[in-house]
This record gives sequence, structure tokens and C-alpha cells, in this order.
Amino acid sequence: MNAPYQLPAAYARSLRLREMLQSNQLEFLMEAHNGLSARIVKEAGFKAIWGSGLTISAQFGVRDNNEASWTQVVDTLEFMADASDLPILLDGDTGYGNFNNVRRLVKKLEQRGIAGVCIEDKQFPKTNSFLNGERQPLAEMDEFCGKIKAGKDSQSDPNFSIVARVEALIAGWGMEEALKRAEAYRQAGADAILIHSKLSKPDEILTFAREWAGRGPLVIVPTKYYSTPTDVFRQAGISTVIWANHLLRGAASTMQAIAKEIHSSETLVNVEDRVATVNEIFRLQDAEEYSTAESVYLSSASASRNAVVLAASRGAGLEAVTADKPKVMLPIAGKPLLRRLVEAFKKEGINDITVVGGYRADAIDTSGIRLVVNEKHEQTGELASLACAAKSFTADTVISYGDLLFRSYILRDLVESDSDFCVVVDSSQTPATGVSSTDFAYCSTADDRALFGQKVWLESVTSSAGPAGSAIAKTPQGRWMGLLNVRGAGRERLVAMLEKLQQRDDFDKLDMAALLNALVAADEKIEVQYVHGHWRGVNDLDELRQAGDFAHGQAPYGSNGSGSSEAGA
Ligand code: SPV
Ligand code: MG
Repeated sequence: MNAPYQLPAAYARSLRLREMLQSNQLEFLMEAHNGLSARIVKEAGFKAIWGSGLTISAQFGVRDNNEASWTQVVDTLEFMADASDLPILLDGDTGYGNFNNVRRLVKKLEQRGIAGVCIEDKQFPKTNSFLNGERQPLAEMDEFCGKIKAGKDSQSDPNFSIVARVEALIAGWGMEEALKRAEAYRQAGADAILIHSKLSKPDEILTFAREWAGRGPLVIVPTKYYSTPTDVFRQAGISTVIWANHLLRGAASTMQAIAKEIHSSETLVNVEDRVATVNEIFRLQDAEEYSTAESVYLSSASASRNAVVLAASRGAGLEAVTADKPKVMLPIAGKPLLRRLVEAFKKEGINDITVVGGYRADAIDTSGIRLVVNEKHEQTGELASLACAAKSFTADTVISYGDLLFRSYILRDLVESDSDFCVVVDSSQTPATGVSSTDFAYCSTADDRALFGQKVWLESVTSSAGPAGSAIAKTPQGRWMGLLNVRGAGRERLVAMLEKLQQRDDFDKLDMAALLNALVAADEKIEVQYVHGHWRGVNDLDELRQAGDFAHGQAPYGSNGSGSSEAGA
């Protein structure tokens, strides 16, 4: 069965306004003048909004004399229509020109989902009815009827409403003229008549309503005769009451009081509890919807992520080339190792990068990174350096050795892991071929290179701090690359573990492998992602040369380097 046909949103709003105008119970429109107030009107329970010319002008800080252009008004209405799904009746002043301007206005309002427009029989540019009303020239009646007809002929949504506002009482032309004009406007096609009065009593409105005798919906604006009980309007057969400017006036009084208070007291302490909380503003802006959408539409790679790069060492075996710089600043195919690493992080959307320097930290290029220095780098090891970056775990974080080069998929797959801890292990390297006796990894399953969908867990890593458990007796399944991803609640647990290890006497000697082993010993699950080559570390001059070849092999097509000599390719 087909779903029932849904009216497009603009139709639904125009239909709702039309039904309000035609209903036989008294209805109310509440003024709004921007997106925020439109939202507030909706939340208060109103069924529709009055887009007041006075208050939209006032929120711009200009007069109600068509000083704001009609397109500026329409742009404001668009924000209001976005912030609230209520029907909006625009106070369209005189229609901003002649019949032709009204035609264009109606088209543009329909396009922005506005339900109707009220136009008044004065001359452009208008002045607010409560400012020297009797001196204000009225439009010629037939000319105004032409505007109404032009508007009705140009609407494409049959439910769009045009309300004709009679200013004869305001301008002092008398009841007879008001009734004559209202009838002419009704015959020209107006969907309702707004009869306006500036008296403090509702007398002329009630007389008008009696004489009008229900020929069509009547709309009123009781700003001046505000003390009239609402039931009086009900009994007079009024269709709709407009509360025309009270949100703006309320906001003005509050802003004046708060500005004065803060200016004179030079503190926020007296006002904080008397104003909406910042969280309430976020709620009104629908900030939560943004967060939900972010989790749906932003790829996990571009969500906020950090990186911590361990770069404190000079590089044992590299003394000949590191007299004036740390290992991470060694050029590989013309570009420092660290720069290559930073580019790899940035490509993965990781922009918050903390580098822990030590030896010749002054020679580290700090563009695009935050440098923290392990001042005791000569006497301490990797964990002491990591502890210097403990404040950087403000989001999911990749911890990385500083001397790594790798193909980009390795980092991408690592950050996409949903485990709290995840490491990359190269199954192509075993102690026989490896150059280092540390960082070999024992895992729950060996890499048979067809482990898709099956998780592998780390059991231990060979560490300079000594063998971890009994695993050392077996053959390791590969070599830990020096990349650890920490996500979610794992971050706090990692920092806690680091603090715990800091209590140990041998903390200064501990390396990253010791941290991984301590986590495993504390029953943490550390996921292993296997790779088979596709990366380089730099631990001696030979590896430095191989890293250069690797970098050339990774150079973009069309650039100078185009080799392909890399490990395990
Ligand atoms: C407005 O709200 O801009 C109106 C109503 O036109 S009144 O200010 O009462 O004329
Ligand atoms: Mg107005």
C-alpha cells in the first residue's frame, strides 16, 4: 500500500495559517523577528508567527520606515522558517512598491516557505501606525485593490494567504471609509482583513466588527488596547489576534538591565544565574542534532584525533649524521622524517600532533605540531617521554615512534579500529631478519594473511625491560611497528597505567613495549592488525639508506622518484 500523499512543507504551513484564519475559534499569532525568537514562539506553544515589520526593523537597529530592504526582510524570514516549522504571516508593509513588487514578493515568500503576507493601504515608504498616524497618506483604494489582485494572481500555492490591512481608522478617515475599503479589498480577493486601531479602548474595533458582520476573517493587533479582556474579542467574532512586538520589547528590557548591571559592577557574578545558560542557547540552536549528524556523516578518520610522536632520541647507530639534530630531523629523500610523519597524520585528518623532543629539540621544525620536551631525555626512556605528553590524550590518540615511514593504509586501518587499544604488527619480520631484539610481538594467532573479520590479540612484546611472561620461549609472530592507537575509555586507562608505572623504581628505563606488556598483564585487550612490510623504521645507517629508497618508491607518479624497492612489497 502506498504511503498517504504528504503535502510539501510550505503547503502544510500555508494550509495551517489558512485554517487558522477561517476557523471559528479565536486564534493567536505571536511576533518573532529572527530565528531564535521564532524557535521560542514555537516552543511556547503558539500555532503561528507574525513576522512583524516593526520588530524585524528594530532587531536590525533601524526604523520601521522600510529602511531595511525587502530582501533583507525575506532573508530574515528564511532563518525564522528554518528555526521553526510554524506558519509565518509576514507583515509586508505596503508590499514594498506597486503591484509588480507585490507579485515578486509573493513568489519569493512562497519559495521560502512563508504562509502568507499582510499588506497595508498606505504609501511606500511607510511609517509605523503609532507614529503620527493621522498624518500618514493612505493608498488610493483602487490601486491597493490592484495590488491584492496581483498578489493573488501570482501565488502558485492555493493556500498562500493575503491579508489586507485597513489603515483608515489610524489615519483618521473614519469608520465608513474603513468599512468601504475592507469590502473592496475582500472583493479584490483578500483572504482576511486586518483592521488596525491606535485607541486605548477597543471601541472602534468592536464597532467595525459589528458592521462587518462576518463577511470574512478579521484580524486585530491590540497593542494599544491591550487591557481589553481577550473574551471580548472572542465574543466580537474576531478571527485572529496578533501579539505584535512583545518578545522584542522583553528582550530589549532584559538586555538594557543586564548591560547596565555588568557595566557598573564589572563582574558577571550578579547576572549569571539570572540569564539563560549557555547550554540552553546550544539547545535552542539544536546543537545536539549536529553532534548526532556528525557521528553519522563525518568519517571516523576525520573525527577529532590526536597523535603523540616520540622523538627524543639522537638515534643509536646514527651518531655520524645526528651531531646537530635528532633522528627525526634526518632528511629522507630530501624531507625530514618528522615532516613525512606529520603529513601522513594530516592526510588521515589528525591535526593535533604533539611531538616529544629531547636531544637537540631546538632543531625540530615545529610547524603544524606542538613540541614538548623531555628535559631528562639522556637518563630516561620512551615512557618518560610519553609521560611528558600525558595532557595530549584529549581525543583518540595515535602514539607513534618518530622514525617511521609507512604506506597510508596502515594508519587509516589503525585509526578505524574499534578496539580501545590497537597495534600494528609486521608479520614479515621475525628476530632472524630483524635488526632489533626489542619490539617483537607475540600474538594470539599467527598471520595467515586471510584473517579478515577475525580479531587477533597481543600477548606480549619483547622489551629492553626484560622478558614478558613465558611467551619469550616461543617464536614471535612479527614485529611491532611502533604504532599504538588508543581510543575511547582506553585513553584514561592508558594514562592511569602510565601513572602506575611511574611509581616503579625502573620507570626511567621503561620503553613502549613495557607499557604494552603492563596493559596486557592488567587484562587489557590489545588488538593486533597485521601488515606484511610496507613500512620502514630508521635505526642505523643502513636503514636510513633503505628509508630513502622506500620514500622514493612512495613518491607521487610524475615526480622524480619512481622506484619500488620496499620491504615486503
Ligand atoms: C508591526 O508589528 O510591525 C505592525 C503592527 O505593523 S503595529 O506595529 O502595531 O503597527
Ligand atoms: Mg508593521
